[in-house]
Amino acid sequence: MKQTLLRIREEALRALSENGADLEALRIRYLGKKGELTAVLRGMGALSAEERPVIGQIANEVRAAIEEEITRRAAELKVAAIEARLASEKLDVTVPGDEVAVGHVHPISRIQREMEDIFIGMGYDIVEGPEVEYDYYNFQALNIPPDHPARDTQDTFYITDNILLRSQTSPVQVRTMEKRRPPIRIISPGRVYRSDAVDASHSPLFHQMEGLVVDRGVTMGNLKATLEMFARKMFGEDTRVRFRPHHFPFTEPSAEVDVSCFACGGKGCRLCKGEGWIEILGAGMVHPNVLRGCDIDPDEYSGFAFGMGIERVALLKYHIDDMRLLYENDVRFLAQF
Ligand code: 2U9
Repeated sequence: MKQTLLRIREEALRALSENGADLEALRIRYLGKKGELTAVLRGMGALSAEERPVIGQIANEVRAAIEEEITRRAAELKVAAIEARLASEKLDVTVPGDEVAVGHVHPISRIQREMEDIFIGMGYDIVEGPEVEYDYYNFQALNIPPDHPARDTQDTFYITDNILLRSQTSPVQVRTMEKRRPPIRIISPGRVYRSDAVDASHSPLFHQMEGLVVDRGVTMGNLKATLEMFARKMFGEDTRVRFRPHHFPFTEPSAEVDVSCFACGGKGCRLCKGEGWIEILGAGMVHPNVLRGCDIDPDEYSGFAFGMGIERVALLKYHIDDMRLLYENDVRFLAQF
């Protein structure tokens, strides 16, 4: 029996050191309930009282030796597995990376966001609306009579007799006045369409930002202060604003608004064509007919409105002399902004 135990020890230790990858299988084979060592121990009942403790001790020593070897081997395999993983997952952090081409915001969108941020800072909401509109919202509700030149099919893209591509974002303001009650303080940026031939300063699709404020006691003074604040934030703190009388059907009184040239400070240069001033906006007090059409009583409420072309501001700020460059999507051009 002693010989059998020593043989089991020898065999188990050899198996563990030679091919001991599946340690659990080996443990079951030698030490498990149906294992070889257990089988020997079961036969101990047949031993004499003197032999039993001697063999018992040897059996315990053999079990301890095999268990110790299994533990040692397990630790060894664990280290080997970690080393193998480290070797296979080795990264060379000095290898140059692949260059990822990252796009960036289009200059028109950048200017639009800059404008939006300024008005958001003054408490305005941004409102958007449909680009395909009813004649009513684009013209009639804005006090533009049926025979007005702006309605000419040469200027406006008509889809049917009373459906068109909006030629300004004003319909958004009309829709807002129908839905909300004053105080209203909104800007409406977006695409507008006019049947213009393409040249350096015209495009059949361009972007506008219009603004509308309606409340009790809104004055032309509020309009001036608002546009002065906007101009200073958009074109620089030294910028001055000038109102020239004008006519729009939807505002009364109306004005065209110039800012002092931000390139020369007003002395006259190429950008302002020697004028010292640059026209940027149209504006005025909302016509009483327009308020009335939206069920807002002009005796109780007044409002101001303004509108500007986003491309025009982008061209001026970035010193671009041809609007077509903004639409050609040549990344060599666009990447400069
Ligand atoms: C409502 C009432 C009035 C919006 C206004 C202008 C003046 C204006 C032009 C600037 C350059 C259009 O892009 S452009 O060609 N816009 O001059 N727009 S007042 O007036 C409104 C709008 C909505 C209900």
